Amino acid sequence: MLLVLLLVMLTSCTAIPQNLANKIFTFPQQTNTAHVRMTTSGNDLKAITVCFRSFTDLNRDHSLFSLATPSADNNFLIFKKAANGLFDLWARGKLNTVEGIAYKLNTWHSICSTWDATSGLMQLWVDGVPSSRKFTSSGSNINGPIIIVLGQEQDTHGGGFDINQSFVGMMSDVHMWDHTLSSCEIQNYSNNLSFTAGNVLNWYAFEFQTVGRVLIENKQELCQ
Ligand SMILES: *[C@@H]1O[C@H](CO)[C@@H](O)[C@H](O)[C@H]1NC(C)=O
Ligand SMILES: *[C@@H]1O[C@H](CO)[C@@H](O)[C@H](O)[C@H]1NC(C)=O
Ligand SMILES: *[C@@H]1O[C@H](CO)[C@@H](O)[C@H](O)[C@H]1NC(C)=O
Ligand SMILES: [Ca+2]
Repeated sequence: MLLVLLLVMLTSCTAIPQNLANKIFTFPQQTNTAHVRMTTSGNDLKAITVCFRSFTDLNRDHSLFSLATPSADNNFLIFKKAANGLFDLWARGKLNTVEGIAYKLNTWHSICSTWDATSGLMQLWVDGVPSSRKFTSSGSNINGPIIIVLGQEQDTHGGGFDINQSFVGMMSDVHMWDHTLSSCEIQNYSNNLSFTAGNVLNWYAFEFQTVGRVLIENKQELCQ
């Protein structure tokens, strides 16, 4: 009996890939717990591209994409600062500040970021518009068991959340690749044209767990 219960519990915890086409995650309130959590099969990345769409009215600091390993909680982090147009990008625990980004509240934005260990350069793309390519960290890969969190910012591997850095709003179309995408591919993603789905995270076969109040809803389409 106990064994059966245990098996049921284990099964319900196992992430089964879901096709989230035309779905969104809704993070409806500020907490230090609610989040979406993903792990990856590969744990040694010499380059990264992450793309997603998000919508928020937050005018305080908040995390958009938090990737941690046991050795570095900010191993790859996209963080929106309170100030208008200001983003913090982190790779391998090193900070890179991006200023002057055209970014409106209460609007869907397509956000992508790339980094590679060879050049160490990091770049942000918002709605297909690139930021200045800046040196962040080179030489070593993002290495170790990876935990990715949406909705909260990790200060430890899988935890250490701060309510004042939580995300409130909607997110969709999350993809991650183990290489840098070309500018053309990023623009295609941003314009909803054809692109190759992520090979690390794929919105059309998304393995994840939700913790706390995070809803999976249909995209709200505009009437013609
Ligand atoms: C979050 O911010 C509020 C308002 O500034 C502050 O009162 C509170 O102490 C902060 N909470 C934490 C956990 O930092
Ligand atoms: C971008 O989209 C266009 C139109 O769908 C397609 O022809 C082109 O191959 C795409 N480019 C890339 C790099 O995916
Ligand atoms: C984006 O493309 C997908 C797949 O081609 C389609 O289902 C969706 O309706 C498009 N969204 C918008 C906003 O055009
Ligand atoms: Ca952190």
